[in-house]
Amino acid sequence: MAVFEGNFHQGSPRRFALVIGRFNDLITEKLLAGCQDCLKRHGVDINPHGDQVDYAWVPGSFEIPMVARQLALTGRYNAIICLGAVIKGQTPHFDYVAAEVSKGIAAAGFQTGVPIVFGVLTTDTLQQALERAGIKSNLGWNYAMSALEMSSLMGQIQALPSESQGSLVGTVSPPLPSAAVAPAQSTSGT
Ligand code: INI
Repeated sequence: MAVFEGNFHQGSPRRFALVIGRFNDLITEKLLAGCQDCLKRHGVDINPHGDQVDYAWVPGSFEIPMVARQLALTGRYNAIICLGAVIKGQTPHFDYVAAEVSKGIAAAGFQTGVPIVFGVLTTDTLQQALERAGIKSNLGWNYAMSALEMSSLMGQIQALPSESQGSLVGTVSPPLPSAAVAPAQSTSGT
């Protein structure tokens, strides 16, 4: 039998996508900086014009899951990191946005088999968010570590002989791009 454990160094260059919410960008830009710092110091080329990291900006956390899922379905990425900040004090939107983004990111990971890191802060106050985005620590760094670890771990598991993979859809690698590009079925004439 075996023990599977992700590592943090790249045997071969891996590709990552970062999905970042513009809402509360005072926070999300700091999370992004922490995330980039960690990736860079682990040998990842973070240049948006390079081969390893793509960036997608979305209006707010609510939109993150849709874009993360679509990126995962391309089969291009070893892991996707979602960065957002949902702050309770600001609006009653909080509960809806926080619930949808967390469920949506989990669903996108299950559906595609691509590790999708939940890097969305949900805090009561702006002060708490700032503390997690650089004042005390920067969780952006931790989210990047999770992406490095999970991309390694999933790579090991996906490399197993197929008899060990069972028939679980979520373990298929790469994810089926046809699901992303299949045109909507026409109902005319039926
Ligand atoms: N988006 C966030 O990322 N954080 C929030 O705190 C937030 N609040 O509180 O409203 C928020 N709302 C915007 C939402 O994510 C969507 O972009 C918007 O509803 C359009 O769909």
